[in-house]
Amino acid sequence: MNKNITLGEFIIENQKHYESTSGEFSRLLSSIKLAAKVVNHKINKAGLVDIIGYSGITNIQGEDQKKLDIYANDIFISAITNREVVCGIVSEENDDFIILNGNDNSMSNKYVILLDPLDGSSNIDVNVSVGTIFSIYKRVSPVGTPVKKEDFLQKGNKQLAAGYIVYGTSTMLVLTTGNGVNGFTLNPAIGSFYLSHPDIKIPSKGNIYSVNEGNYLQFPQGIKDYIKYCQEANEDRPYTSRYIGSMVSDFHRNMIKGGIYMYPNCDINNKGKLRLLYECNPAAFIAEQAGGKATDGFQRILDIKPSEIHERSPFYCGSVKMVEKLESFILKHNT
Ligand code: AHM
Ligand code: MG
Repeated sequence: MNKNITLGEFIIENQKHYESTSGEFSRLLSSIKLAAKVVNHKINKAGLVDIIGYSGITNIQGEDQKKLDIYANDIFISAITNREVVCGIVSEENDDFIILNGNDNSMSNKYVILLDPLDGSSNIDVNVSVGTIFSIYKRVSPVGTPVKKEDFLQKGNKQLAAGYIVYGTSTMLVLTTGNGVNGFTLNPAIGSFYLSHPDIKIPSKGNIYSVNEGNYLQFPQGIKDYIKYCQEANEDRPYTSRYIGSMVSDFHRNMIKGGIYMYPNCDINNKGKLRLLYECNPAAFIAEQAGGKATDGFQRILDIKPSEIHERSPFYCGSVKMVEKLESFILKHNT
């Protein structure tokens, strides 16, 4: 694969692999690319302009929204809405799904997008990397009618595309359209994403485990035992613990180096913290496309039938051998 190509060129080159040849899907990817660049520009100025800190608003999930949460949400929603490329949007920052039926074009669009516009936003004020993560589906309700809740409540295995942007030491957009995973790095001088990580594969085994160990005492016993296994000195262990607290960034590191990311259910979050539709599902699709694995401890993330747009799920994801080992510990306590 030619590494000098831009994301825009890659989208055009690969258009023939996308389900639709109308260009709608390509325009949707292109609107995400534009929003990512605008958000990146703003994040890079955090500290210089008044965008750090809380907005004073709480979202439906009881979380205090940061100013940049709201900014990133507005940018992604307007970039996607202005290009009239989807019929509906779910965002972590909006209570309900957004119906785009302002004109006939939106209702005749085939796709829906679900996203967390700024993941790990508690890291913004301290200059630590954050991300965006998204998932794209074909609607199940008839084209030409207003989008419905069931268009969003599809199993993850129906995703057409998923991706994330990590705003880190460099800004990267990582994308799958169900045909492998490719990573593009933003050249800020030119303002274009270039293919820098073609055909990403997660190493089948790594030596990094990522979990918020502050919650350790509340974890299910199988997870506690697995963490102790990671810490034991034996063969290639102890593993290294790395936790940024921004799932996109932790997941990205593990994609490149090999590792496991865990957000278990615990006493305070009995279904875990991460949202199934726009955090777990896209990460799971990308992980599987890169040769990795994702589970809620009992079943494949992509096979879970969602019932609510903001529902949460325990999430274990990364190198296939590490996830399988974790599953064996969970099974011991549930037979
Ligand atoms: P957010 O989407 O509101 O930023 O919350 C999700 C984030 C994940 O990125 C991260 O892995 C997790 O919350 C960190 O939570 P905790 O502080 O409980 O470890
Ligand atoms: Mg998030």
